Amino acid sequence: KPCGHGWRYFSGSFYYISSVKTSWWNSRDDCKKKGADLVIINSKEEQNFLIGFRVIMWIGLTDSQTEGTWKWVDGTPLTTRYWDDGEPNSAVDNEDCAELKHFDPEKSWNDVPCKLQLFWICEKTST
Ligand code: 2F8
Ligand code: CA
Repeated sequence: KPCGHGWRYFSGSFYYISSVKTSWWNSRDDCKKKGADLVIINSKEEQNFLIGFRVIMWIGLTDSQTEGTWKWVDGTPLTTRYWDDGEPNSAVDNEDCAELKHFDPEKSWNDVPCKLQLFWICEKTST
């Protein structure tokens, strides 16, 4: 079922990649305005699909509610995890939001400050 201009279909969901950069929270607001939310990565196949864009992007993963407890934007805990080696490390300045940073599917995510300006990707289910 089609989802309008700019959306890509993959395995039961539609995905929208931004063409501008903003903070994690603004990204999330934009997705919600589109009837979607920041992407939740549930499988290796989905991870590979996202890597294929070759874009460093916000994903729907944060520990802003409880430091050290990473949750998807729908409240579910992580099942699949593809952190880069040594991440998440909360390196500087409260790194509470996750980016897809490296295009190695297994070692890809990094935690960074939520105010960083990045591209983002929204997901909505096709049903
Ligand atoms: O070495 C990993 C480390 O690299 C940067 O900090 C120096 C990242 N920070 C930003 O991209 C803002 C850290 O998140 C990352 O852990
Ligand atoms: Ca980090």
